[in-house]
Amino acid sequence: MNIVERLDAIYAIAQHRAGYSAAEDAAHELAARWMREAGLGVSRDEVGNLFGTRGDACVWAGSHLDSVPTAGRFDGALGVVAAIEAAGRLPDAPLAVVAFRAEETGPMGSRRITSVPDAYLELHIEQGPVLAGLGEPLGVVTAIAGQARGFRVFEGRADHAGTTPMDARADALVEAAAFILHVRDCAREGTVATVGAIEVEPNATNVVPQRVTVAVDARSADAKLLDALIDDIGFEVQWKSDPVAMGDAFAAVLPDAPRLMSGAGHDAMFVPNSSMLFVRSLNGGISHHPDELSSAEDIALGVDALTAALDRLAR
Ligand code: HGY
Ligand code: MN
Ligand code: MN
Repeated sequence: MNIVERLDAIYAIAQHRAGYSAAEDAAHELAARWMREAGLGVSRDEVGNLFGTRGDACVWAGSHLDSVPTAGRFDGALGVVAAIEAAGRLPDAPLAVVAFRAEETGPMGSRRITSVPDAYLELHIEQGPVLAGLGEPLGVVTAIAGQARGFRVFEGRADHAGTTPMDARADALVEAAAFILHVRDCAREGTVATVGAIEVEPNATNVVPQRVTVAVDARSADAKLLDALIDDIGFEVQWKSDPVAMGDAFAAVLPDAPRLMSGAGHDAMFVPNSSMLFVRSLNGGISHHPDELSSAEDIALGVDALTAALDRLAR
């Protein structure tokens, strides 16, 4: 199977492969089979991260196999199948291919990595329009934006939607609606802020909402701007990662490729000695959407660069 066929096989399991779901398990099983076919020894750590290892591996390459509900074929999976392909091209190199668990829910698997490899290389679809705008197939990632995720809860009082006078209501959803607009208005130059999920209780058409939980995702490439954004919005932070500078493992094999920051988070935020390589996104850079796309030609160039970087480091 070639890389595109492998991506199709993973996507055929399920579009939405939630962290630690049966669908993610199935994707890990498929990747484990391909790792064995590439001559790698398969193992899992205590949180279910999947490793395909050869020799005394101090250099890792990989990404994640979980996906968001509206996922395309490439986010995460491209990095894992590219790493397996690269490992197959370097039959004598000591290295490890890794598929981290549950990256989308706030990197659960990579956050638990305790060992420190010499280098971790992650190839990922750009998920944005920059490389296409430059007419470039590949880009070297300089840093990953900081991000904070958390919640704000609004308490109201359940009441009858037909009999309760409007001025006598404690409607949690009306308060939450104002907060959602506030989140949008807090984002300024150099920051983004999103409410992507909301939970309404009791979530019944004819009951005034008694409680609403609003999920917040706030990001910036600048640590100070991120802290100011969190303060401006006002929410309970569940987890936060400051901006993380990336290493130069790809710079050596791609001296002329553009350098760019990643607004998306990645497992590389949490793995020591990380370097990242982006493959151009087409379709305007759309991602977390079925129209997410990289071309087979650009992917082939990305795998060549990943193989060259691994070859340099793993010897
Ligand atoms: O949310 C992100 O940036 C990534 O897709 N997990
Ligand atoms: Mn990803
Ligand atoms: Mn993603």
